[in-house]
Amino acid sequence: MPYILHVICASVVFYVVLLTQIKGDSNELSTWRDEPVQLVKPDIKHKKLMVVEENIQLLHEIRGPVATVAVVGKFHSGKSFLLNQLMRKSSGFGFQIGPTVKPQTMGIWMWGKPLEIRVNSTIEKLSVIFLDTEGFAANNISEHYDAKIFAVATLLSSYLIYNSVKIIDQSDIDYLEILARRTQLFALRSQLSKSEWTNDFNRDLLSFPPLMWVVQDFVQTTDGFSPTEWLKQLMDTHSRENEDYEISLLGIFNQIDCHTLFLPATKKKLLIDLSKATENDLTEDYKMERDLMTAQLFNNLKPKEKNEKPITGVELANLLRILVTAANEGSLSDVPTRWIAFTQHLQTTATEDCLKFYDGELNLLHNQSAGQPIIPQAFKDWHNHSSEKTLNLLGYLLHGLDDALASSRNDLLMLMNQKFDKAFELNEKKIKLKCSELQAKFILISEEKYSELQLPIPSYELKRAIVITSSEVLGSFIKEMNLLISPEATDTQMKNLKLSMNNLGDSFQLRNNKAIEEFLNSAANKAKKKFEELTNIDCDEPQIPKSLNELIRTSTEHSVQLFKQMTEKYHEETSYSAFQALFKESLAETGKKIEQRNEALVIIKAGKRMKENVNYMEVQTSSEFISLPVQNAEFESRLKAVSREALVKFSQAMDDYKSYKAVLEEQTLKLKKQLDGIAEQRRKENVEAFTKEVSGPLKVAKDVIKLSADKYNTEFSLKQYMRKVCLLNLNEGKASSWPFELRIQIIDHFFQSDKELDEILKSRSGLWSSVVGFFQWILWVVGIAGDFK
Ligand SMILES: Nc1nc2c(ncn2[C@@H]2O[C@H](COP(=O)(O)OP(=O)(O)OP(=O)(O)O)[C@@H](O)[C@H]2O)c(=O)[nH]1
Ligand SMILES: *[C@@H]1O[C@H](CO)[C@@H](O)[C@H](O)[C@H]1NC(C)=O
Ligand SMILES: *[C@@H]1O[C@H](CO)[C@@H](O)[C@H](O)[C@H]1NC(C)=O
Ligand SMILES: *[C@@H]1O[C@H](CO)[C@@H](O)[C@H](O)[C@H]1NC(C)=O
Ligand SMILES: *[C@@H]1O[C@H](CO)[C@@H](O)[C@H](O)[C@H]1NC(C)=O
Ligand SMILES: [Mg+2]
Repeated sequence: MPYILHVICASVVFYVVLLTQIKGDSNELSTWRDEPVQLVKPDIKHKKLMVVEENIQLLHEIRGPVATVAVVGKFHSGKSFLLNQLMRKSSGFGFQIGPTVKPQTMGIWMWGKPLEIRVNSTIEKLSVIFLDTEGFAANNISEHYDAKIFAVATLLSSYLIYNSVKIIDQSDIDYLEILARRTQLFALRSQLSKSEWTNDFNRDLLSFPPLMWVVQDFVQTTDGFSPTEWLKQLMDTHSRENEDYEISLLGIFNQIDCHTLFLPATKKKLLIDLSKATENDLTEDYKMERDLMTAQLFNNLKPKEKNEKPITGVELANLLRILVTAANEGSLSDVPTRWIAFTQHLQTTATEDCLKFYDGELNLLHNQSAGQPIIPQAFKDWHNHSSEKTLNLLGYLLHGLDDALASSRNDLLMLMNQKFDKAFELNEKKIKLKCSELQAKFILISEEKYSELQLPIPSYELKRAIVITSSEVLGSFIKEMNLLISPEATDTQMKNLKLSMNNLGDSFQLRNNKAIEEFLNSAANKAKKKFEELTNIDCDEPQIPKSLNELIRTSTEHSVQLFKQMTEKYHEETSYSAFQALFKESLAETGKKIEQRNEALVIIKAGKRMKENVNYMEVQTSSEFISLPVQNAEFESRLKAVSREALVKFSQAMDDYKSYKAVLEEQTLKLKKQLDGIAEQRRKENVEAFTKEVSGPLKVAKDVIKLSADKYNTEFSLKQYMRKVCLLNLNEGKASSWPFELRIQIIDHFFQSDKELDEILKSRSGLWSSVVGFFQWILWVVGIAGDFK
């Protein structure tokens, strides 16, 4: 029989294992206690678990990899005894074996000194911890409490032994299944509740240890099947409350074995208290089957692992603490115990929990990004990765429940996608905000940069600065943006930024142009001041035009040069030539003003010279030099000579200012007029002098006129008459040799200067007299008339 062969082989292997056990090793610390110690105890109400901290410290002492073997099962089913047998403790040692029907073992216990074995010579020694647990289904003890014990023991162990008595029945399988499912859920939830674990999702904790189902007191046959085959058949054929689910413990535990053990003893006295039984008291069948089982257990024993590395004693202690806390937190308490309700509940809570997990990941991402937008592609990748991770989690959770898994998967995926879409949309908004923030920021940076420039600067320099700054800013912007937004969106954003940058650049160029103009203005003013300084002649004497022109010319040159030097940096500016022209024009204007002032001075000077020469003429023609009367011809030539002399003197005096031709001509004309006036005056005086010479004859003529004046009724006729009388009187004596013209002049002068005659003439004036006189004059002119009355 192959089964028998198998048994024999296993026995051999087992003894090999025993031989390699290490005794008296360095691990042999005084702190080890060769007795059971309690790790976990129930609280007073027997609802919660409490860690016995001082005993847990023992775990810290374990060096190297550690494996844990836990025995669970209904209360009073011989768990403690079985453990003793596994550890090869003879009776009297080991766990308290209860002789009564009351539960003996409370909470979770361990043997105070690990068993050290070397399974493979290649592997370093393995410390094995044995855990005894409180039995299930004791009176008054709630199922939730049982579940806690089971969950903690299962997740802590690297090999789980389920202990049952006599037979495997359906309720045993169902019970274990529910416990296992709850534990699975618990494992997940306790991990989810530990925020520090979310980052480092620990699948080892979710993976269940191999299960060994032990049936004690087994006295039946298994119909030629091995016990494991028999158990698996039972599992496959058992009827379900809900046929929709193909649920099996095989889906939860990755390895299941079954071992049956014959009655350990046959005597009633021993059976009641097996602690009294020695190795020799035990039945041969029992011992054979027990050894076979132990061998298989030790051969398959693997250290408890986390992240594919054996955990240390400290880590095991920590794990125990965490599991106990999580179990007390209620992760188990709200799980229903009925199968249908359980699977439904499992589905909802699994989905909820997974969604929470996804949420946690999302929060973590948001926290890491610290309010900054996330790169869309990275965000999508993250979503893909995180949802895959979350779906994996769901897979663990609903392992074996394929239909539930399929529908929950879809729900979860949809929910996650919804969450992601919302977050993604928000992220897009953040990106937009970031865009405008960055734009504003870069504009500000550029403005600050431009503001640092000391205006004015040459336009090309400013342009260069603008080009450099713009390209820097646009470069940085692209760098920051092109991961966040699509190339097309980047283009639009770039266009906007460019526009803003251009506007900014333009406004600074405008500012600079203004500053340049101001600078040019002030330079022009300075240069003009210099010009004014150079041309400032504080003197009332007019300047000689030639030298004045020269002064203006050199000053202009100097001033223009100065302007050029001062504005050297700005010769390329477009406004420069206009400014230069304006400046030159203004210089020319000032020059003109200077010339005008000089002209005015020339006029003043001419006035002075004029006076001098008028005076000269007056003196030269006064009675001092000419005694009147003088014969006309001589007198006239004298007057002419003096007048010419005065004019020549004036012209000589003003010779330097010949170029003021108009001014001089005008002044000369004026002078001439004055000189002519003087000459006229002198002529009058001459006539007067002559008149005086002939006052006698004229007096006679006057008397004659007075006598017969009444006969003439018009002024014209009277005057004709008066002239005749006077001429008659002057035809004799001194005056007879004088020219006729002179005599006429003397007569006219006499008429004007004599009051009486003047009055007589005036009395003949009047409209009528004038009209008649006019006709008399006409007739006289044509030579018809003789005397007019
Ligand atoms: N017939 C039979 N009796 C057993 C076997 N193992 C233990 N017993 C007896 O069953 C009783 C309970 O044994 P324990 O080992 O204390 O059982 P337990 O499951 O640890 O009990 P609790 O700790 O109280 O849950 C004792 O009186 C044992 O003598 C067995 O294999 N066959
Ligand atoms: C023990 O060693 C053998 C080969 O030497 C190997 O095949 C086997 O897997 C090892 N067992 C364990 C438990 O590592
Ligand atoms: C267990 O139940 C009995 C009655 O069935 C009761 O008297 C006893 O106090 C209960 N024990 C606990 C620990 O609740
Ligand atoms: C984000 O992380 C910091 C530490 O990095 C932490 O102080 C803060 O509470 C976290 N915020 C959120 C919302 O998780
Ligand atoms: C993640 O991406 C891969 C490859 O693109 C795809 O096959 C898979 O369905 C994605 N997963 C999710 C959850 O979207
Ligand atoms: Mg016990």
